[in-house]
Amino acid sequence: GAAAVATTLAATHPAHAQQRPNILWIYSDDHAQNAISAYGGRLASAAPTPNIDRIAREGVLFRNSFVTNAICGPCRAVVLTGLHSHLNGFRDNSCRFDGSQETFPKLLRQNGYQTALFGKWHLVTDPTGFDTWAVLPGQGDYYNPDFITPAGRERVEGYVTDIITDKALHWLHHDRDGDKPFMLMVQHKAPHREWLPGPKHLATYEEVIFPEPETLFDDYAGRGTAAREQDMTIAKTMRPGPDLKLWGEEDRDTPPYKNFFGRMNDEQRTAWEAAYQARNETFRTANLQGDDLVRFKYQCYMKDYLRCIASVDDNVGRVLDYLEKTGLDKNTVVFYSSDQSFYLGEHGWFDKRFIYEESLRTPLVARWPGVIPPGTEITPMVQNLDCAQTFLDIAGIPAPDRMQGLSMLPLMQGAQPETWRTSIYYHYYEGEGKVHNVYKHYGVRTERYKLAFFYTLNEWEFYDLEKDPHEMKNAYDDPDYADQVRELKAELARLRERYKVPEDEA
Ligand code: SGN
Ligand code: CA
Repeated sequence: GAAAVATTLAATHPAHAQQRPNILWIYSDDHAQNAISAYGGRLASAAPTPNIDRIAREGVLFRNSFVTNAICGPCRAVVLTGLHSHLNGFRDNSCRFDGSQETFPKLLRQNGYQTALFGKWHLVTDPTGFDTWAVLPGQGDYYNPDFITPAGRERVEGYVTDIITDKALHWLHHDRDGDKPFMLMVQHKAPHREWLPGPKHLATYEEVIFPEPETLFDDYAGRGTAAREQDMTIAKTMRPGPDLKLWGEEDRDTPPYKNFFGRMNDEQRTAWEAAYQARNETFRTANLQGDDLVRFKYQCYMKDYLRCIASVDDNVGRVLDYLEKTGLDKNTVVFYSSDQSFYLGEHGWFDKRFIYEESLRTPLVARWPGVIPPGTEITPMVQNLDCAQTFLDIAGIPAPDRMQGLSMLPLMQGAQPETWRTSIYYHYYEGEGKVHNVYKHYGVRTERYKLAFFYTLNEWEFYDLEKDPHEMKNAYDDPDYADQVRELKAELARLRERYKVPEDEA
């Protein structure tokens, strides 16, 4: 249990006898695993992330890290509470987080940690459990964003990813209580839609042609209604104006245009217009259609998305440098993760929501000098559900029995626990008729197989991830898989019972 681990750590790592470890949680928004070079993948050499990779190289990379419900607010609520959505109450982005419930920041704070939060929050109610906080209202803005603090609302000049980091570094430098361990959450807005790069990276990747995913022109023939009827394709859903900054004169009076450029100062605006002029020219003169248009949109999307990530990575580097310069690195566990992963053209899509691999996964790397052996790679399946218990375990605080995850700390220390989960449970609730029109579904994934039930459609899907890693052919009705389907249905029922899913919850 937690106490035993804490004792072991204190014995093997003398610093902990004096002070419990600090916890630094850097959490971005919609950062695809496929856009972190440490994970490999097709973008790794074209758009490297050296600072995030540094965490993995000096620490651990979770190869199979998943979420429970691939949408923003719900993921954040799961991280805070260690409870699935049906128990923490935050099922979709229209919910309000009940800040009176037990969360890991509260428990750390009650147990002598100084706690702080900067950046995206997106849980509607004010943060609870933090000594200091400054959060973006809702999604927040990329340029000259407003922040909400206990003292009210303030506008801060600059680029959001830099500002969130500035706030965190300022807090570490001036407001940290040296007599207490700290838990600091640095939560970036980037690289969320509409992917506005910062001033330093407006021209980054300008000449790069990014490799396309194999499934960019997926026609969904092998899947069900949900895959066909979603509204998240690069071809149809992605808007040339607001999403790709392909502005015509006629766009200049539309709300998104006013929204972005209305916030920029003259200098930011001038730099922006100059950087996007060539893209606009090409688009206007080329008159692209069909697949060529999709290819062009994909390249624009990748450039902007990866530019946003370049700023995130730079700012991860600033934080790591500060920790090293001050010696804080030695007793600080640094995590980097994202609320969920994201489609980068796979299946022709952007956005998330589906139980399919690209959005079910999320990046997770961590560094803890002297405790995590450098270059560790972990393959057992972990979930964002495990974060709260992991943080409590690191701090030597027993986790409430009610929490539903597992501490990842033994894995991080290189242990091979005899028992670990062999399946994960997933439930996406936002549903049809809402933004991106992804039908509600729940399901189970094991190391090899995945079963999903789109219950408002009464449609099942089953995939053999070994034979069909891109999930192109629903094998639910394939007689060769009858045994596996039956076994996964039983496993799904077991998981719903174990996680106390109410009977009437679809
Ligand atoms: C906005 C975006 C969507 C996105 C949701 C949820 N549209 O509505 O593309 O799926 O947020 O994102 S936008 O035109 O406003 O960019 S989440 O990360 O907050 O869950
Ligand atoms: Ca998100």
